[in-house]
Amino acid sequence: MTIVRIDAEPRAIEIDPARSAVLMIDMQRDFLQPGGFGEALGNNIRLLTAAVDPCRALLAGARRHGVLVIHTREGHRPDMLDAPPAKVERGAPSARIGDRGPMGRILIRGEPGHDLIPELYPHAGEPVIDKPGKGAFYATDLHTLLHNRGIENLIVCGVTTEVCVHTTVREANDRGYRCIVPGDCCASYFPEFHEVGLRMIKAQGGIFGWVSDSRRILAALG
Ligand code: C5J
Repeated sequence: MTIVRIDAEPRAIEIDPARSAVLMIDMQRDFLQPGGFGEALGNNIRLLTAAVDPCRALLAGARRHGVLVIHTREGHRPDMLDAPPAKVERGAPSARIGDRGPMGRILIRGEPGHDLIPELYPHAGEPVIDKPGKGAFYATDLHTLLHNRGIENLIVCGVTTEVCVHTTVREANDRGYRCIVPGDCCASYFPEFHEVGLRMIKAQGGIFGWVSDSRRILAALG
């Protein structure tokens, strides 16, 4: 067992890479690419693409060190029976879940926009979790999969910081996982939400987890 020490806030954390996983949250074309759902809503997608290179570097390091990598995608069945009306009825009236967008039906499984971006595409054998909610544990088998692999620590990356990353970190924290969030591997359409989202995680002695960055995590992995 090789324990590594990651410099982080509010304090450094020691983890066993064999008991750790990188969770790459919703790096989907519809959120990040020109012409996608996010841009159609008037968001500046460049704020999200800033996280792509740090994520790519972190994934490469994690794979080199045998750290489990898991990807998630937010989306729904084509018949939308798993999409609560209370979720669908919100958002811009012209672009709601299931409507036709520039990359197919918005947040519907199997549509081009639902797919992960090529830069961070899963390697063969890496699990991809399809999640109907914002949190990656809700209505998925993620907890079972992590439990069966003996995973205790999660390095949570992806978009957006204050929505799906935050919800997943809170869910994971309540299930007993230590969550480390590399700030440069997450992003939001709202920079202030990103900043405050990270501060909320590490406040009060690390109420939800630890905040670090790709450089410090890669340095710890060696
Ligand atoms: C995610 C969203 N992935 N912002 N979804 O954060 O609706």
